[in-house]
Amino acid sequence: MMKNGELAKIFFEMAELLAMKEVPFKPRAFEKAAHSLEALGEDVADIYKREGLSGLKKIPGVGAGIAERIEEFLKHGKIPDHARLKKQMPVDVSGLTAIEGVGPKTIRLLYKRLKIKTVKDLERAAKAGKLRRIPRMGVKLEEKILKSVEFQRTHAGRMTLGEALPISRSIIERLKKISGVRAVESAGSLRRWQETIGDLDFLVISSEPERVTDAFTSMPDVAAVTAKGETKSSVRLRAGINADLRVLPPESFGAALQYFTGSKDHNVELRKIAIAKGYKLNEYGLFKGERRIAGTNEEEIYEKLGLERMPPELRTNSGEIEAAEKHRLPKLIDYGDVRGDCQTQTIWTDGANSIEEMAEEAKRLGRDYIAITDHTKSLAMTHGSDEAKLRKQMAEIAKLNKKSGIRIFTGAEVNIAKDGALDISDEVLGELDFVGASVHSHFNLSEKEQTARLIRAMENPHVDAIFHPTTRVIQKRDAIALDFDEVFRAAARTGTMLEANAHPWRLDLKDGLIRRAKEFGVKFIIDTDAHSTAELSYLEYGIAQARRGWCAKKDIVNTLGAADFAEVLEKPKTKRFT
Ligand code: DGT
Ligand code: CA
Ligand code: CA
Ligand code: ZN
Repeated sequence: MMKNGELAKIFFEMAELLAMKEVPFKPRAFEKAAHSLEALGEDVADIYKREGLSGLKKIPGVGAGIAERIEEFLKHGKIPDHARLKKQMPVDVSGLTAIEGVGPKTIRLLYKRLKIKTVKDLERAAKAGKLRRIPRMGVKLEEKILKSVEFQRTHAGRMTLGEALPISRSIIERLKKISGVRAVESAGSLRRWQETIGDLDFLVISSEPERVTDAFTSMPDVAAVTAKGETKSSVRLRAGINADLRVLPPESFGAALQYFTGSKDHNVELRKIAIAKGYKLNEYGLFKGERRIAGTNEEEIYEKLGLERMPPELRTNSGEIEAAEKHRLPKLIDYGDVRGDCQTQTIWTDGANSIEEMAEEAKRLGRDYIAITDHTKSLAMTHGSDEAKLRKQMAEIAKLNKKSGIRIFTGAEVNIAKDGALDISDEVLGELDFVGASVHSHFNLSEKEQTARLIRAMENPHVDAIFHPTTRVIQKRDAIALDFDEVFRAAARTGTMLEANAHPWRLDLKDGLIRRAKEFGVKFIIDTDAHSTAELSYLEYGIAQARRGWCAKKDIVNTLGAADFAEVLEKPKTKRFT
């Protein structure tokens, strides 16, 4: 099974461990490589088999040193300097850094002073008021840590969709190769593209269930087999998630797919409709008395219940059944509908690839255009651009546009200050094709202040879009406090697009907020926020959120081709979408 996720985790950990020792530059290098491995579609082991060490070096953000460590890992299952670092600092790095306000320096200090190794140790020390006695820490940090520990607890035991989907895809590939297997589907929350996944659910059609069950339970990445019957089995994967498998005959596959796709609440409503019509609905089929009247495919089940068929992303029991009864479901944006990527970062700031490499890869992925939106100067740690650097970059892009087969838009991800001001002059903003503005600091302002801050940024006539509007990071950081209706009203009034950020760590705006914003007439863009060529493939996660938010193609502005998109950008903001 794919080694990418496992390696990414090790490199993220090495980045933190090196940062704790205050080693310069190296942490960023490991972090970049980790990000790009996470996003890589192909298994590093396959790349290595085919092209050896030089193939590894072609992975964005992977230089000679990191390539050698990957080789080490593929050959021996571990990386010696990772083991050495862990020995020097035997702490739960990923657990502790997930706590807000706890960075590498804090972890080192906490370990040295209080022997804190785990989140549990940290919680105990915070509750006992021991942290405030350490220089520069204080009561406020203690409170912040306890709040964050609680937040983590409520999210425990689930994996992000971004981690789970590649695992699911590689298992599907494996199951498809077993002889006698006629179809394989991933059901459950993953098929609904929910942002976090409790466990994986696989359904297989085969007349030889034993063969499939044996193969599934003996996959190399299975840590433990928790159940094994003839047609039903469950395993715990080493990646830290459980997976269920059911092997079915073709005549009940549709019924099982419907049932195990859920959601549970959606199923409960469906069953009520079945009962009202005098039927019985379960995972084996739709029955009238003893006779099965549907079950081979999902569509016929919805049809026989008098419902319009609906994509899995809508099945959350939040109005989709009522809409389906009236045949009024929205025609959702498709996964192939987005034509350009409007948020990408390059080596000009904190990305791993050049403008040219990003453009080439976007072109290879079939995009018509890409906007280069490097960070701006107040994000000093990213070497953010000032006005002069932006002008230099515009000139460079003008040159590239003459030869590349994809339209490159100039742009920036402008930083929004505490009071809503921007850190680049209006004059230079006016020269850029596409300006996104976003919040990267002061996450704890009151709802009133935060709302006013965002609205002030949207009032700027040059700000085309707000990037990752709530700044939440899935399972790590909550959304900033906002009066969402006020924000959405202002976005519609000013003609400011809101981003559906596709990065699987963010998914911001998320489904429910997208749906709400749409009611105010807000228009959206879906971007990857890629910091390397590998991450340009993340678009599908954002499209899924938009689908879960009931969006049609017309709601998403970057479904337009390059010329039409450019034309939109040329109009004054308030005239764009009226
Ligand atoms: P997860 O795994 O927590 O991310 O969420 P799901 O939706 O994948 O839930 P899971 O794995 O427990 O079950 C898969 C599907 O099976 C679920 O979406 C709907 C169906 N299901 C499970 N339990 C029930 C139930 O008690 N009643 C009904 N009607 N359906 C159920
Ligand atoms: Ca599940
Ligand atoms: Ca399950
Ligand atoms: Zn960045």
